[in-house]
Amino acid sequence: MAIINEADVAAVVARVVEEVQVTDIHTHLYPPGFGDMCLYGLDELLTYHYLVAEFFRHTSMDYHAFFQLPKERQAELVYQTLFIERSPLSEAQQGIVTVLKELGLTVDAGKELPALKEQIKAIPLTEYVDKVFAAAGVKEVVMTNDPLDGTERRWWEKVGNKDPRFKAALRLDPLLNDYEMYFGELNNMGYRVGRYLDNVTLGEIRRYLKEWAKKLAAVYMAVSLPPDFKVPEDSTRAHILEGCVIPVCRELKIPLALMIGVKRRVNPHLDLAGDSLGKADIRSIEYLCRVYPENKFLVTMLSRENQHELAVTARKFRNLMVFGCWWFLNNPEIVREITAMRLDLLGLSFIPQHSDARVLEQLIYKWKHFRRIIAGHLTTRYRELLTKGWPVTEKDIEKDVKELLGNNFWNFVGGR
Ligand code: HDL
Ligand code: ZN
Repeated sequence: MAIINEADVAAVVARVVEEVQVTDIHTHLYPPGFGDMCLYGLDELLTYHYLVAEFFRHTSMDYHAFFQLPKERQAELVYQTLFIERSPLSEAQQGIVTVLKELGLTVDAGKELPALKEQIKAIPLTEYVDKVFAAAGVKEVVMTNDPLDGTERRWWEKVGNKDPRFKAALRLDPLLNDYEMYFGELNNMGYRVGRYLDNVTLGEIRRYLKEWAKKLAAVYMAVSLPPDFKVPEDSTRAHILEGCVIPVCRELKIPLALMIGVKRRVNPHLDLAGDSLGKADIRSIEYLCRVYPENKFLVTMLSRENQHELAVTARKFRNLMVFGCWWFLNNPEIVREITAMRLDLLGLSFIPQHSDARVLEQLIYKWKHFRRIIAGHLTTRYRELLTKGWPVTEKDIEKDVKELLGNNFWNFVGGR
């Protein structure tokens, strides 16, 4: 394979990054077979909680009155406010425009919403899923799956996941963060758990984790955690984490994904849009990685202020894999900053991004926007190597990009 010359490196990197089929390691998507849990279309895109939060900044409308409206009407209000009365300049607003362009939709002079919806509705769903995955350059996505959610559990029990593009992750938020509220549901599912974590209860929680991780074919377990997350700690969460989750992950040889720093419902009237963030304590990550060297931890943190120490901590522990620019960090300037820092500190040993998509078409803009940034950083670094006389071939770049956007994940979770 020929060595690239400096003049061509940008074009080669851009092509390789454009063509790589990405593994998207954290989303809230569901396969089309899961009925109305599979969200797509403009009403869902426009009522994404990121846009709802931005909508309410321009209106004194009562929160409750808005959420009582049919989704179609909510979408119209968001569209009118953020896309017609003013230009859509935020990342989430730009994302909608990217989706329209990449799907080849024509936006007439009046930017009429019904005309846009008609163009999407004309495409049959199964064809549409293929079209979106192709437009996004995504090979497969990992879902967020919660068997303690009765609606979702019924889909798993009645239908199951038949689409190999959708991998499962066993989500643990109710179990770890709201055990007192959810242990009754575990009882309903046949697990003999009580309010107090005695040995029988801990054993039954382990049985739940093992049985459902297998039922879902989960590639990892995951939990989001507040800024004040602490382990070790004399708390229900810490006892279940160390007494059940970590041993079962080790036994099943799957990682535990920790998503740390979310402050839930700081404005409870905003529903999903009401969450915020806070700086967390890296010492709990140091403790888990040090005390459980046989376990693997996928970690993302929500506060910009945690990013440097997280990357440095990954230099200390090979069982720690840093991933994504999560949620409020998934904005171009911050993604650019964090990704550059990770490349400088970790080389190619991290997973730079996930989409967190909740609505199918979000895959298109989240990955289009990220590809531009990673291509820029990689171009700079390969050009630097070339100017120092280090030979770089197209094959080298392809191998590196596949490592970042798929192979690091599959190697870390122990293969497909
Ligand atoms: O807890 C999580 O997985 C977060 O990603 C939340 O779902 C959040 O609402 C979100 O969608 N962020 O992008
Ligand atoms: Zn998420």
